[in-house]
Amino acid sequence: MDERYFQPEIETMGRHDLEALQLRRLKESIGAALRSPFYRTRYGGAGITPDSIRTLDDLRRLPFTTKDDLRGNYPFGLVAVPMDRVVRLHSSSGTTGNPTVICHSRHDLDCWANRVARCLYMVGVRDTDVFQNTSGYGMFTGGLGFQYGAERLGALTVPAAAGNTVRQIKFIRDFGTTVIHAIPSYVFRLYEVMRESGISPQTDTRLRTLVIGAEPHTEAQRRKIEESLGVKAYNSFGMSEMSGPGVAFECPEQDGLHIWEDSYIVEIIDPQTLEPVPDGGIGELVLTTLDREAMPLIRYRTRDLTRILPGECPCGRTHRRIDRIKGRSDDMFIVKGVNIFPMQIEKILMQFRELGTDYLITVDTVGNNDEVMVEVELGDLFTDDYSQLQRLTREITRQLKDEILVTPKVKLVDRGTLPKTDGKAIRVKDLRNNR
Ligand code: DLL
Repeated sequence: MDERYFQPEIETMGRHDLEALQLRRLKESIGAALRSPFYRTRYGGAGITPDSIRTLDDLRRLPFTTKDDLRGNYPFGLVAVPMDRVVRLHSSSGTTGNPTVICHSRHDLDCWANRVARCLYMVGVRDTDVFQNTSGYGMFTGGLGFQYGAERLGALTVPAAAGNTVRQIKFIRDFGTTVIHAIPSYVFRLYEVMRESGISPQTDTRLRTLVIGAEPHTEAQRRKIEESLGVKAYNSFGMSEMSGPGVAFECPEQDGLHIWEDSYIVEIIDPQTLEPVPDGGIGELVLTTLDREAMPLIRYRTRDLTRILPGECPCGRTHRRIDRIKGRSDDMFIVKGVNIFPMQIEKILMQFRELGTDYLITVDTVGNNDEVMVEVELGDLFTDDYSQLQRLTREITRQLKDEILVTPKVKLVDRGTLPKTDGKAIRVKDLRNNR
């Protein structure tokens, strides 16, 4: 068995040594960043050099990098190596304006694949496994990111790509798939089609492990996935700007995601004041890359809201854990002075067995008032009994009001009718700005 992907000398490294490694790599990253036109301009005038960073705290003096910086310097303004060293780019699907582009050298792709292999190894994936990837294989990093990581580990990889659920299930059965990577909302679709076809995931497949990520989901959703498929499901976090999947991943304890601190420096800031949030408090995740050469990013504002979990993980890994993503700072909306996060609404919806997993929150001005509408898809236990549906709608409305302090309009809709991009559900539409 190939043990290279468990690296105790790094994964269980003492904090003191880990921070010394981070400081060394941070200086290298700043040195590399200065070779890009963007950071040369931004840092040059301010006298920022690798030597001006003496401690990890010095990082806090540097300005943040944002998605707008990436868009404004599209496509190659942040590239820090000669273009002949760039071997691949990934680009995000922006809805307006320039997309964001991330460039990778061979070294960067190598580090990325090792990180994903490390994550998979941590949850028990081995070279004897059959790993089926249901992510799209294009610009979306869930495709190639997991492909190279699982291959590196030596698993038999099945690049099934997105869609065609009947074919996915045939592959699962014919190839003896033991591990699936999928976005959480797709897992429910997979299960539904299995049930409709009379296939039991427990007895008719060899499925054992699921890797779920790329979109927010609740603990309740994870439990539902584990129970219905009879598997363990591990939360996987990443983003294109930080290469893709493999940034943070749950260990077998399933209590928070270890964020790989030999590759990233983690900060949690208050998105309004931009000041650090004390350990344990929720705020915006800010990341600095430590081993990327083609396009290092320093203090990148991810917009994702989470917190550092206090305490040590019983698994023995010393890299700190982040909590599951609570939402995005730019997804938060304010209605009648109340801050509302989609995850608060999701938490309530997930408690109803009659509901599926997809919902859409629309905020609009009606007359002089802001109104919140929550459309939610019906799930397995669908009923067409009108009075039952009415009772259900009333109960959902009541519970949502208790949670968000605003009375929403709730609409139950048919399965598969709500919009999606790249397979990921759209959660919030704020029409108030479009007027
Ligand atoms: O979603 C990379 C990825 C692929 C991660 C496959 C995990 C698995 P982007 O398309 O750039 O990259 O989207 C990144 O998705 O900033 C989060 O808002 C959200 N996200 C990613 N993972 C999780 C997760 C990929 N586990 C954005 N939980 C991020 C909640 C997640 N949100």
